Amino acid sequence: RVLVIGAFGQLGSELTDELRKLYGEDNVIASDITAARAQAARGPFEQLDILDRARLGEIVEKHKITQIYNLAAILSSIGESKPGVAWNVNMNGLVNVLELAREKGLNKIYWPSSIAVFGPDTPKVMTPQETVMNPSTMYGVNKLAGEKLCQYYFQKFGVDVRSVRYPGLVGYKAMPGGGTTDYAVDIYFKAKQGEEFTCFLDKGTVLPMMYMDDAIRGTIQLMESPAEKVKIRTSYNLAGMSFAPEEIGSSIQKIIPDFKMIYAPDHRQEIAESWPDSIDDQFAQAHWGWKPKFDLDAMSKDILENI
Ligand code: VAH
Repeated sequence: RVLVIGAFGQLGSELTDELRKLYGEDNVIASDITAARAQAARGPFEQLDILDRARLGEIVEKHKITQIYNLAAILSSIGESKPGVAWNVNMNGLVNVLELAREKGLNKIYWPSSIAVFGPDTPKVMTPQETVMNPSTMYGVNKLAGEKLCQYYFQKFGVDVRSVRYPGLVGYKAMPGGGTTDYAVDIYFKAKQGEEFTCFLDKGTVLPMMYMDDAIRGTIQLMESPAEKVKIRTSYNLAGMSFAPEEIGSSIQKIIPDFKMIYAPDHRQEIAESWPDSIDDQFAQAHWGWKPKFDLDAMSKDILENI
């Protein structure tokens, strides 16, 4: 059985649905710190604060969990406003899951890293898998440290933990929470409502991005690959597309011609400028066959047709 921690998040919501299609609804237990939306969540649900290791152990025992997707995180923007909480949730939450996997011999663990592990002095174009990594956000520090922790538990205890460095994820089924790339989700809803969009990043701020459908498919593809193909045990670079805010605006205007946007950069501009423009994901392609399907116009078409 699979446990998804953080199942109500932007990624967790869609991943839980996809895993339930794959393994059957009763075999995927959703958990989140808030029970508020448990009623809305179909299928088995457990309220869980990832910092409560005893409760985590109880849930694993009760449901005979063999795999955990740990998606509980404090993202980049919120992490800068409360760095202590970000460290606690992002690091101690991961340690709880890895320790439990070691003690109970769980089959597989999934933990998401991010392009946030790269910093201002990382090469920005086609950022390599191995390179200078001096993240300038607490979230990026957590993701870099988390990658080393995963590699340690794999090498030292044989815990089969797998990970990808997500770019900004753009989906429409669940809203993002506290990220720096969230503008790329909000813009579609404003455009659809016929409203002008105020972008919190400036023109020309190119970032690596990915449509949620590709991210979910790639995650499951990695988790379903034979262990021997997963040669990188920190976290795989994963690339979809790269664009600046004005490019997503133009893509929307092909469908909604009178859509307008203005730019009002805020504190997230500095975070975005510390991250790469594009990512080299040759090892994900070579080791386990990764290949994105959506480009910007295909993503815009799919989202604007569905919201
Ligand atoms: C964030 N959406 O903005 C996340 C992601 C690359 C960005 O890690 O914090």
